[in-house]
Amino acid sequence: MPVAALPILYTFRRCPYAMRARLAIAASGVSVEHREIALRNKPQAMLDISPKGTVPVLQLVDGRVIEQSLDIMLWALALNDPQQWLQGEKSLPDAAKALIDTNDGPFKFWLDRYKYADRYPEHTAAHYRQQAEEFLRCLERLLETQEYLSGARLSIADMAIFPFIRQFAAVDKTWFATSDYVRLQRWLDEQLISDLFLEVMVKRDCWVPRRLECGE
Ligand SMILES: N[C@@H](CCC(=O)N[C@@H](CS)C(=O)NCC(=O)O)C(=O)O
Repeated sequence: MPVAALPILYTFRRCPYAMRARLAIAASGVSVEHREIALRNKPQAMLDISPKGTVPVLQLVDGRVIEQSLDIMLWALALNDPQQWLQGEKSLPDAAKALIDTNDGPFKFWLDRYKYADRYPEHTAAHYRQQAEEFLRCLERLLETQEYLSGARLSIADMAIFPFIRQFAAVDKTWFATSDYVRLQRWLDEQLISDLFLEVMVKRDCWVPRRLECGE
């Protein structure tokens, strides 16, 4: 019996952008074919559809390609958003967009320098961490008055951002765990032990393109 074609997601387990895409896909319940890749050896099939060479990339059944993690989230949630991550909207709410832009822009910039401080010897890791902390303070302030980043309910802002805070926390676990960001710690921990996160972090073998043999 022929197998029905599914959208294809090129992904890398530990990439926070790919995590947010996988989270939204899992939450929506939409089926996709997961193709785990190695960043050092990207498959030609992925580069053919998306020469920029970053994950995640989603190839739809009609051939369209979605090349940005946030757009993949929005695609999945537009199909089905049972947990109302978009708060009943069809597009990204402005406040969520502003937070995600800061995450993907300045915060990610300083996070990379903090994580790979040995590659940026102009300053110390502590200096880079201090720069990144501006965003942590902003999130902590939000969580002082509400349960989640967009209010009383989990939303796309939480799910798009927490994989990056996870990465920040992992650079120096003791520092983060003993920092003053107590609400942020709790908020992060809740996601890290969630069934959804465990589901999207399941280990998969690297995808190996199937060679067409003569006669197939
Ligand atoms: N703006 C992109 C960024 C994706 C991105 O930078 N992904 C990283 C992995 S976390 C990547 O693929 N880097 C390419 C490489 O390391 O070769 C998105 O939101 O999808």
